[in-house]
Amino acid sequence: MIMLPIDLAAVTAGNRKAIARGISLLENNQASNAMDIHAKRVPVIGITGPPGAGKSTLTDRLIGALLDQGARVAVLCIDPSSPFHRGSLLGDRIRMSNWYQHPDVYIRSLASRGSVGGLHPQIPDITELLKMAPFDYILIETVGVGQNEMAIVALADLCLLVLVPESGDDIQALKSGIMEIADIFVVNKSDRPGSIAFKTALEKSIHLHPDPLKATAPVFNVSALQNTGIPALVASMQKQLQQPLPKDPRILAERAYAMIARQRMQDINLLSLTEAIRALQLQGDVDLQKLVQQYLNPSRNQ
Ligand SMILES: Nc1nc2c(ncn2[C@@H]2O[C@H](COP(=O)(O)OP(=O)(O)O)[C@@H](O)[C@H]2O)c(=O)[nH]1
Ligand SMILES: [Mg+2]
Repeated sequence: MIMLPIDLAAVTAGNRKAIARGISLLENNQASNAMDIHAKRVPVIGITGPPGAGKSTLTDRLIGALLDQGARVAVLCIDPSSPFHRGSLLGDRIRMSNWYQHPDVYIRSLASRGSVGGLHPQIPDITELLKMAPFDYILIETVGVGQNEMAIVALADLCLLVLVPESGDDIQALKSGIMEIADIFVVNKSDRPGSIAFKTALEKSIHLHPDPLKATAPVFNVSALQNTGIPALVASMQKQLQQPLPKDPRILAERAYAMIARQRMQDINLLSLTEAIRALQLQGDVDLQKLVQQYLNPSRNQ
């Protein structure tokens, strides 16, 4: 496998080609200098929720609102479907077509292939790379199904959970698990009937939360389609980013775990392991225990 360096100086300068190429190298485990990515602090906003809730449409509106403030915005769209099923990626591309050519916006779709935790395993590195570039916000859209949520809270400074008025039956389910991750609840498609009642029911359920930190998460009615309710949502996002509420220790533990994993696993990936095993096979001696020990104790390598 050919390892190639990311042009980090060009990424820092905001060169879009360098950013795109850097992400591709990270995505394919081909970056020889992933360890040299040292990011500055840039707020990362996770946008999660069930398929079809309007996450992409909302993301499009958030980009618009942030651009209006003069901000530069990077967006990662993570699609959990198979990389061979391009439909939804194409859909996101079409829905966000407003901004694909905008000089202050960078949008990249990634398939979340081959990951155990639900997110593409290189997403933390890719996010760090984007933090080197001159963006003021990084938005990450992921479909909220099972494990994805924990992976996204580990990365994001702020998490939006996007629901629709029809999610009424899900409130019960929300209590177990997904509610923990939301800093802000967004009731999208509020152009539809029942949206106010749903917000009220959701708030009631949030206020009952035993953890006082979670019992105050705000709920916003918006219509991404009609572009209503967005300014209040953005104001709340920015307020929370500036004065973050104390976070659930379990969420901070997820984040610390991801940071440690990123450091520890930096030179280890399936492609390089495959290469190493191929070389051992050519020598006719595949001793996995020995190989693993070499990775765990690099000093023992001869
Ligand atoms: N009525 C209505 N439809 C919406 C709204 N936001 C998104 N949609 C529609 O819902 C569908 C799914 O939207 P999309 O943004 O792709 O959802 P995602 O899968 O969560 O990213 C699309 O047909 C959108 O046009 C909204 O506020 N109101
Ligand atoms: Mg989408």
